[in-house]
Formats: sequence, C-alpha cells, structure tokens
Amino acid sequence: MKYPKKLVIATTNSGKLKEFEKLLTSLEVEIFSLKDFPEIGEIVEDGKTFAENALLKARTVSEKTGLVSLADDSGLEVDFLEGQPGVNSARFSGIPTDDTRNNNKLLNLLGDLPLERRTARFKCAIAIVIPDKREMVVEGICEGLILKELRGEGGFGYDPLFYLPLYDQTFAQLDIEIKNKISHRGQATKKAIGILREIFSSCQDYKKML
Ligand code: ITT
Repeated sequence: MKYPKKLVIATTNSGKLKEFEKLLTSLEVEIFSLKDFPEIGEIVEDGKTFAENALLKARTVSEKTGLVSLADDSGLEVDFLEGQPGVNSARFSGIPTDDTRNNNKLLNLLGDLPLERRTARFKCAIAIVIPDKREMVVEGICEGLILKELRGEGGFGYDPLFYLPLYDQTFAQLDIEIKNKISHRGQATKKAIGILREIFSSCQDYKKML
C-alpha cells in the first residue's frame, strides 16, 4: 500500500508541534497538525493511560483525514503526588488549560518539600496509525526533579520547573537540540522514526501523488 508522504501530528499544542517538526526533519515528509484540520474538533481523551489516549487521538485523525497520523500523549508523574498529574497534566488546574496555573498548583502542592524528595518523570506515548488501520505505540521516559521556583524562558508546560541535575538546567533553559535528545518525547520519537521510515519507504514523492 502506498501512502502520500504526509504526516498529521494529532495535536493542537504548539509546543509539542515545534518539537516534532525538528525531531522529524530527517523523514522528509510534509507535516500537518490539527490546526490544518479544524473540522475534526476536540478529541475526548478519556483513556486511563498515555498509550490509550495517544491511540484515541491518532486513530480519530487517521480515520478523518485518510492520512498517516502520529499522536503524542504525555505528562508529568510526581512521586510525592503518587503519580499525579499523569494523564491529567494538561488539565491539572482545570479547563481552559493554562501552563502558569498548572505550574503554580504544582508548586503549592509540593510546598517546601526538599529537592531530593521532589522526584518526577515525564512520560510520552507516541501512537502511529495508518489508513489501513495498523496501529503502533512506542514510549519514552525522562527523569528529573521539580524545582521550588520557575527557571528559564523556553519550552512549554512544566518545562520551567523540570530540573535535570546532570545539566544543572531546567527543560526551559536547555538548548532545544539537547531537550530533543534526552526528553521523553525525544526518546519515544527515536523509536517511532524507524517505523515511520518503513511506512513511507514505498511512497513516491508526495507531489507526484496529488
Ligand atoms: P494535544 O492533546 O492536542 O496533543 P495537550 O497539551 O492536551 O495537547 P496532552 O493531553 O498529551 O497534550 O497533555 C500533555 C501535557 O503534559 C502538556 O499540556 C504539558 O502540560 C505536559 N507536558 C508534556 N510534555 C511536556 C514537555 O516536554 N514539557 C513540558 N510539559 C509537558
């Protein structure tokens, strides 16, 4: 089966999209996001795991566009909060989602807890769904600590609080090339790229398929 060299990233999160555009450059496929398909509307993420939610998003988008779709479901698991916010990371402090409000809620819940007990990890599940309904999921994890104050201007979401002792920087301070190498999303994408190469390997140049 031949698919046009077009990949729809099933996201409305511009922070994620920016990272994927860099992470997937070597694939040489045309990248779209949900912003290009506003008619799809909101996809309800009611799965219990990152993998379930990623599959829900990728399945819906592949069905509605007839194209190969990749979805990322990700979030932060904080040990002191018994794994919260987890799959609720985006909506942690309510809807509409708001990164600043989420970070403040996290800071308040952790209070003065010493740094060594503020352990946490980002997790990412990437689902790939192709129009013949084949589905694949890969995952990535990145360990770190939650700081007591925001540090750095880059990134998105919880990045200004997520500290990597090895680099003595938060995700919001790290060069994007380094974040993409070590992050949960970077790790999962490394696994996804092999699968995507295979899916698109029999494709002709997308321009010739229009
Ligand atoms: P889509 O579903 O449209 O992709 P979303 O933001 O709702 O966008 P998720 O449901 O996967 O995506 O929630 C992920 C949340 O986890 C995200 O909003 C951030 O708060 C947080 N998150 C995930 N990866 C992150 C990263 O690399 N840096 C900072 N925060 C991250």
